Amino acid sequence: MAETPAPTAATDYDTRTALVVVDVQNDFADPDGSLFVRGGDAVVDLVNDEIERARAAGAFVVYTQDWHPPETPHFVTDGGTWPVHCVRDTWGAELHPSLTVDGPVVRKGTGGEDGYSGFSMQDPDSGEVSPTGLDDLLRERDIERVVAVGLALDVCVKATALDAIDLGYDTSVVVDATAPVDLEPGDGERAVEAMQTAGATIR
Ligand code: VGL
Repeated sequence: MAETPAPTAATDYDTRTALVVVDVQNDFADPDGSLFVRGGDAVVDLVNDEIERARAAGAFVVYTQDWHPPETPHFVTDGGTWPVHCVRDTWGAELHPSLTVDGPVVRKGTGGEDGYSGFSMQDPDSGEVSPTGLDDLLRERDIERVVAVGLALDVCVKATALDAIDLGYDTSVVVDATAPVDLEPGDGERAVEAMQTAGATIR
């Protein structure tokens, strides 16, 4: 039987790898944000380190941004799950000011959809799934591997990683550069298990 190589501490980047920086936005990463993820502020520096490593190796860096209309069934105020967050053109929707932005930004949830994954959005009424354009950006660059970091581990990072696996990318998640919402205690750990079971490498 072939031996499984020991995981390396740092993620290996190259020109066929994309670092997908998920939703590092004020509403998630700033303690004053409306859906602040505990530890989200501490994650920004670790994400920046990852961006630096990726850029140094010539990897593609791309960002996702939750970008909702003021009213959407995604929000608790309109019958959904979440407090109002990342409303387009507001402070909460802006990328965190300390984040190194060095690549394109893909917006999701723009038409009132649930936009958990960076790759796809789902109409909350019809269930219809539509692409965000991220997959096209990666295909144009012949990307084969995806590394996911950002917020939140158990919501948008998880959805992004699972979609990346489904789309055929060799997918890994740098867990230290993420933080969970933990709507239910243990959601973060369960997300890691789910991503691992689906085939993601957890760093
Ligand atoms: C997210 C909850 C609701 C996230 C987005 O970016 O993880 N979480 N919408």
